[in-house]
Amino acid sequence: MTQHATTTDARPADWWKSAVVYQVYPRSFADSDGDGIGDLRGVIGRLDHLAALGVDVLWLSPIYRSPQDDNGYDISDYEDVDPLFGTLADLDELIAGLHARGMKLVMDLVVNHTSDEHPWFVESRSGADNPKRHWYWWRPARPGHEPGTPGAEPTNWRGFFSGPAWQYDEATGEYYLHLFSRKQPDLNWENPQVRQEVYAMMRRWVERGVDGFRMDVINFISKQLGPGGSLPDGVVHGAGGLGDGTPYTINGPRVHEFLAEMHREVLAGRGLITVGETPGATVADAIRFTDPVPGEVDMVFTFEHVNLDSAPGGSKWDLAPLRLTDLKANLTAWQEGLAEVGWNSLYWDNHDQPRIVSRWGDDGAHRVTSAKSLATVLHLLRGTPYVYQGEELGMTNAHFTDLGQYQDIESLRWAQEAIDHGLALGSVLHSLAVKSRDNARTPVQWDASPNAGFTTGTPWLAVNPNHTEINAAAARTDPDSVFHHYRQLIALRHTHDVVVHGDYRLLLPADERVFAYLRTLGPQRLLVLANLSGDDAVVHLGDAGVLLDGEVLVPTHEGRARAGRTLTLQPWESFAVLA
Ligand code: TEU
Repeated sequence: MTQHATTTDARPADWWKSAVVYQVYPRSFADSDGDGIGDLRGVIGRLDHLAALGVDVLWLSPIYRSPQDDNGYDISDYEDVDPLFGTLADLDELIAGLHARGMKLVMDLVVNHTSDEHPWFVESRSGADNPKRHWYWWRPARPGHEPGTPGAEPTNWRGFFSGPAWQYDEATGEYYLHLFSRKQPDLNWENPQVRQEVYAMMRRWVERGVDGFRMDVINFISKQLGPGGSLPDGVVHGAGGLGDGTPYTINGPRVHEFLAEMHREVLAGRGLITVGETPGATVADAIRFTDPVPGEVDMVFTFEHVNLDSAPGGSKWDLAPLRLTDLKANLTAWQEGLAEVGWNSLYWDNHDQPRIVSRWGDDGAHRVTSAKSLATVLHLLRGTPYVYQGEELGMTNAHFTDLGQYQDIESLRWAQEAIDHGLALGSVLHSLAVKSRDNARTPVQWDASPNAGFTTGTPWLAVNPNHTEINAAAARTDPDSVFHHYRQLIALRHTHDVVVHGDYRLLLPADERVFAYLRTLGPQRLLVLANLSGDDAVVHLGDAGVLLDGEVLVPTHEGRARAGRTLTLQPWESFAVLA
């Protein structure tokens, strides 16, 4: 087998199909120096936890130099580590520590935008004639409007963090585009110099030993330009007068061209793993992104399933109950849609999403079984599973009750806007408690000691008081813990080809309580049955019922009420059967 500069093992090129990825959000993972903020040495100190879980890859959220306006997703130097997190030497040690344990490192790649403190942007904003001016999106005020006054923005687009997506810059009297915070100006990917700089930077990381990239909002890099480079207004929904720019900023006309170019220039033939974060991508888009010919990325993160508990047409803050039949239909559409071409990524949680056990499980009386059953349903699908730090412990939402407890820029900016528009504080707090990104960002609960073993200082975001019960030390010693359930699910992927490659068929599509499916690979069959409700569920399996005589795996409960092909599942009960 050909050996590439960056791989020393003999795994096949698509090794990531049988891999499980673990995401570390470094700020909240483990603090080695007592400043209350997690760091690289904290990660190095906990690698045995990842090895015990059995994951193959660590995806590290951004550790680059950053003013930390969006916790590192605003990067001012792509090639250095922020002193908050450590040094390049620490990162090298992390890479070595992972490789020594047979694990790989995926870096976050945030190249839709930089920080406004990145030298490229500092130059760009220094004058309209600066050679880097066209590395970003600069536009004059709307004709007939006084620059810098309300409504004078070049388009009416709303930014993802509330307010307009344009910032007025007095130095030159023009505006720059920022789809996220005003400290995250969008790079202009139309400019070939920008693309070449990004590819060169990525190659340097590969040479340093990183094994892949998670690409932040990578389907936002191409914008839909009108005649003469114009950018059109979006449709206005609701109060505030701002419009929806996403038809012009998501999945733009050149996105596949740019990603195929990046693949050719940086990624092809190196045995890496790549995953694109793609809000708004459909199954059809995902097929194109992940088709190995010509090759763009190995897989993408869909947002469709995590949008199912928002009201249609509203924002993530407009809460709606999840219908299990919608979730099953959606995950099934992705399983079936990417069955022939492309590949799925599988996730419940990440640093932007609330905790799954609080969201679609029951973080009270059924915390352990509901966390396990949700994990079973996800991990036995076809695709590459992603585990977000603490998910393997069944960590819950923060349950904050006061605005002052939140730190997240998206949450705080939306709350302010909502209050300004007259939404009652109680409603604002309720939406935040359900959906805020800070739910995922409370420190990892390592043990029952004060501050959960996360830090000896004052944590940047409050530790959840439930750490006295929910923590890694307790979970590691309890054979019935959520941790050991995840460990077993990960091991199943490594031992059974049917988990990796088997065909998928949904059973009982209309059942509002039970998620059941069948995986098939040649003679191997795997039946997955999960009651995702707090009620008993009677299941008539029909022909698939014969499989119940096979080997039971990852059961949440002992014993089983069964009569032939019919059985009764207890609240949140799940198991798989290999036949
Ligand atoms: O998130 C992209 C994105 O769409 C966000 O709007 C996110 O999904 C949203 O907050 C959920 O409501 C990525 C990163 O994952 C996120 O942490 C960054 O803030 C964002 O890009 C900008 O880099």
